[in-house]
Amino acid sequence: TKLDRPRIDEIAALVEQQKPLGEWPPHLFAVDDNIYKAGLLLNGPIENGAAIQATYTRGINNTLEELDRAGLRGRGGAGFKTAMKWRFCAEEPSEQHFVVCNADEGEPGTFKDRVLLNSHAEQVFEGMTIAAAIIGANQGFLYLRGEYLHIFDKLQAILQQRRNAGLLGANILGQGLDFDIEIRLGAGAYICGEESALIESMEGKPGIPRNRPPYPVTSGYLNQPTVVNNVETFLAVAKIAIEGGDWFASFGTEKSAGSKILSICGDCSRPGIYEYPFGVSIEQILADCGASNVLGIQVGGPSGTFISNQEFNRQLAFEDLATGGSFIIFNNSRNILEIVQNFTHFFAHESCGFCTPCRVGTALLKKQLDKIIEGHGSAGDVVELESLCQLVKSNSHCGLGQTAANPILSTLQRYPDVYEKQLKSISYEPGFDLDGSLE
Ligand code: L3W
Ligand code: SF4
Repeated sequence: TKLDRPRIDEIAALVEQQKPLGEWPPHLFAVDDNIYKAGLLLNGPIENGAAIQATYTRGINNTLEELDRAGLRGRGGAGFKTAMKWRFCAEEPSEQHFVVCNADEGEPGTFKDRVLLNSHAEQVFEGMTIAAAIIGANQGFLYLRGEYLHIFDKLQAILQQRRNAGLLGANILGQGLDFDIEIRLGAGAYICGEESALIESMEGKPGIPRNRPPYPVTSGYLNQPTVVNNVETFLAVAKIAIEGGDWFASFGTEKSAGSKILSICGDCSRPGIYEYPFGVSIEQILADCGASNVLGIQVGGPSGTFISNQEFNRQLAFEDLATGGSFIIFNNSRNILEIVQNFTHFFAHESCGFCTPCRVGTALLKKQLDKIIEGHGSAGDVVELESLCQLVKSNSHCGLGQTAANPILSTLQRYPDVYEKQLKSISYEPGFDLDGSLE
């Protein structure tokens, strides 16, 4: 049940080797015709400059309207409306605005952005350029996960080609927009995927999350108005600029327009990158990727939700199961507690240490869970574990601490018997309840 990083790298590398979509082995992207047609964002690269040109032909304000009509929501996990974020930023009075693409893909089980940058970087850069035109930015940054160093040179070369083609630099496509993109490398800290920690890191400081508000749209990089969006969001923007908002909104559900790109891994015979219109059932995804005897799925990475095999009729959508893109499948041979232990250790390791509820709380969660898993826990320890979870969740400074207890809480709720079976058998002393209190 250990999160098998080399295995994930192997899957991602396999996907990356396949260049044009038509030649991809069907199981790595599209299982059948229906899903292939639903490949809204990945159905072939767009022509260089086409999305920028479409933006200027339509007009900057109209393009923002089009993004609004599309109903596009941020693909990093939280789903904030992209048009609203960009409008807030554009309206912020300042001489300097910045665009940041968050490619610090550190969520265990997630590798979609790595593949998107390897095969669709032009489209991502095009989306960033459209953002610059809308918010009035002259400088953009791609914040690339440190472990993705192997695609750094390739991305630099693409940026240079775009400069040579007049798609970056001064007076882009003769439209008066001056904009360039610089790549900044992370250094392996998971917390830098949190937007304000990412900005701190870009400023050369330790990746400690800021207080929000003010949000980055008001005070971001160098305290200037900044939009930070996930790789997939920019990819979608470029496509919407060409195809229009109504086209995008015609896929998905009412509250979750368009499609979602998933990194699917774990116990299935066809792991890889899949794209689905929002609203797809979990059952359908499992059938497509060849998963059987499934115990449960971690949707949205360790900070997301662990769903049991009783919930496969649920759907992928912000109104039901939201995800940044991670979908890890566990079959019946897996031990729930070992999975939770792995995730809990992960958070304790990745806590940035800035605030006490998370720094101390995640260490205590780890210790308490280990005690129970090793067979030394009593019923009272489980009660204490749960209240510790609530404490860490409600008092932590940022999303990491606020979600670090999710693996424990979601499995305690679904599999109380699994925890119970793990408790030490104690001789029951009359007069005392199991938690040690007087009866
Ligand atoms: C202006 C307001 N802007 C919210 C913006 C905010 C942010 C976005 C979402 O991420 C998920 C979770 C983690 N005025 C605003 C506003 N915004 N209110 O909207 O904000 P929020 O606070 O709902 O979520 P969040 O804390 O930013 C929570 C995951 O994101 N996460 C992100 C990792 C992403 C990557 C990646 O993309 N490579 O690593 C980290 O915590 O798991 O699911 O932009 O500014 N009133
Ligand atoms: Fe750092 Fe955790 Fe506090 Fe976030 S919640 S600021 S990761 S210590």
